[in-house]
Amino acid sequence: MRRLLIVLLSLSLAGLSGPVAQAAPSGDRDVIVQLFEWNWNSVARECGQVLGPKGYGAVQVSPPQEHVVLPGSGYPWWQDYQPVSYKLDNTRRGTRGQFVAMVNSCHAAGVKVYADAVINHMTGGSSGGTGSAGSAYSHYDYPGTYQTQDFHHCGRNGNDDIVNYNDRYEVQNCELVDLADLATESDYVRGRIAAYLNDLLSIGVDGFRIDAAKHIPATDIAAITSRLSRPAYVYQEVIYGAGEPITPDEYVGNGDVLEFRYGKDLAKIFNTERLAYLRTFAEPLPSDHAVVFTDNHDTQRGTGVLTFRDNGRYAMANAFMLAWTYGTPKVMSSYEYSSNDEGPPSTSTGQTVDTTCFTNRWRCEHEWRVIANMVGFHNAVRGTAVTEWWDNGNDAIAFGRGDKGYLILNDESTALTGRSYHTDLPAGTYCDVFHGDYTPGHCSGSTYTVDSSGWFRADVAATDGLALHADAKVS
Ligand code: ARE
Repeated sequence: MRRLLIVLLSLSLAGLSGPVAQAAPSGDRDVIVQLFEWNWNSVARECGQVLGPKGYGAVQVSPPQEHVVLPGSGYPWWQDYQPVSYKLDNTRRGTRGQFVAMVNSCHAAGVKVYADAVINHMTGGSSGGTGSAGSAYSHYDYPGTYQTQDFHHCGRNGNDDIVNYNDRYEVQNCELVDLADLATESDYVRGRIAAYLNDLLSIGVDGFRIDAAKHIPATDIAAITSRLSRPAYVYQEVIYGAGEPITPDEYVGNGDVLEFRYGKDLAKIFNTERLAYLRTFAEPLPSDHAVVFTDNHDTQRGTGVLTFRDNGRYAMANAFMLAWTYGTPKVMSSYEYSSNDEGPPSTSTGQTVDTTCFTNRWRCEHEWRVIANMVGFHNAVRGTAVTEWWDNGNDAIAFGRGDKGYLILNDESTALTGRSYHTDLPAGTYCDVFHGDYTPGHCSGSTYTVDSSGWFRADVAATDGLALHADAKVS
């Protein structure tokens, strides 16, 4: 009993909002990378070869459950967001055995695994078919899992679809783009969803991105997560829509929330304003409940955010995100596409092929030197405040993180030359991780020496930066 009390007390001290939903990832490494559409074997390999060594804390994998298969539409990526059952047996990304092996490999590399949990709905379309693991289904019938009484039939707009996002009832009871909407107020549905999530937890999954959380009342999510078998990190997709009645802050009681305003505001500052405005950069969600990102798989297919197509500027925006104090960063990793629907590199039967970074359409932003090395910066400066801010009133900025790190970003069209910078870093010689990789005692790029009064001199090219931190000190 006493041990139980201690466990419960330490759980509540760890910031748990309910018995089992957990806000803010635990441990020293909190950066998440979204390996969008990667197959299980490739994620397993990446955890050991790159994610662990570079300091990523967790990988967000694409939905692991059985999904629709749409050869007539060219196996679009979004098949995965239409569950047919909660079997993990056979998806475009691999088998249940491969999924289990992936979780084990990632854990061995010190990387947590967060699954994209599609629990708001099942499939769209009226024809039905056979899912990736061989299960037959139609819109409101999933033998052994759900039947018509387990869905909302909202009786609006002729086809039960959501039309008016300003109507809370409609957003949470009608169908998001025709996807059969689960009645999450029902005890049976809650239990079935919890059983799926608990199956993932039994494999070792560490957390969940709750897809389309805005379309599920926050209290229903709480009722589902209260049935989890052990604590799990929960972050919810609640897109802020100006004037909409359902707001992201309604969901912070369940865990963290994806802060969609962040990527748009960051892009606006980089593209049309001044980097000097970043001095007070924050969004309305409390920092310790916000998951922040430059772009994700939906927003990169829209407008108003920075993506891999912005190259150097994209790297700089990610560097800022990883160096700044606001939110838990999530790094995006993409593949190129010629239409928004196009799936990842695949076989002719729609199985995702192994990822080969920088070839065959795989862009692997998370491996770009600046982005990957700034994960190490982020880990090194954890817990420190922003210090020694400097800007030129326009597009050149610099700041420190306590005595642990210092970043310069120059988004001007000309080089920033002849300046010395003042930092709280202890005197010594540091690797510029923007241009070099650090291994103990060695830097593959330029080094900079901070003198005993905290000064160092540096020139920074246009659209470029420089980053020094305590875990990349050469001498
Ligand atoms: C596909 C077809 C549809 C078809 C449907 C069913 O494209 O034409 O009707 O299948 O047959 C993804 C794709 C969809 C795809 C779906 C299912 O993006 O195109 O539909 O998978 O295969 C809202 C939601 C938010 C949601 C976005 C896309 O609030 O939750 O729309 N995002 C998540 C995922 C998506 C995924 C789904 C949900 C569904 O990240 O990748 O869809 O699982 C304002 C509002 C927002 C709203 C936004 C866009 O900003 O404030 O709330 O987001 O507009 O409508």
